[in-house]
Amino acid sequence: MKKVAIIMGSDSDLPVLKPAVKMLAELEIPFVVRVMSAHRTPAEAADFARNARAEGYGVIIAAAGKAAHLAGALAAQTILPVIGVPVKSSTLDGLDALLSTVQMPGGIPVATVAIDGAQNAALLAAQMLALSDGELADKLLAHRQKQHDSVAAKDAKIDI
Ligand code: RP5
Repeated sequence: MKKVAIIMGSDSDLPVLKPAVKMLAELEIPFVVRVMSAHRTPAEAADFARNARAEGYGVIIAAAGKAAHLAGALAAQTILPVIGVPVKSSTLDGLDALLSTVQMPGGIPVATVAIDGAQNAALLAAQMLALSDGELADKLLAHRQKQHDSVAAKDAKIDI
């Protein structure tokens, strides 16, 4: 199975990425977690993205806060799908990171999820990999069913 790379701009982003780590582990998708910065370690970030496809990665999740250029900088170096997670780590509550991540120029797409939306980033990565992996598709369908059943159970129990 193709691997997923979770790249974050700083180790201070890790708490926000935990739901993505948990989801990928639950779906038994191989992944790595790395700290690489578009601004502080630009050469390492570019090298990683350039080599990622050859090294067996299928999707890159890139999380950063403030002037969040990481997802775009990685996307510029690869044709792998890059999912951007804007991180709420500034006085602007993540709106700065959201706009920096989502407003890519034409030609270099980044699939941006919500501010701190790490769980959806992992699910979206899994859905991409599931296009060519029936077993993973079945796990995603089971996850949806579980989610459905949990909400339906709450609906049945509501008491006002
Ligand atoms: C961004 O700046 C990082 O992604 C992080 O969200 C934020 C703060 O980084 P640190 O100063 O905590 O390393 O580049």
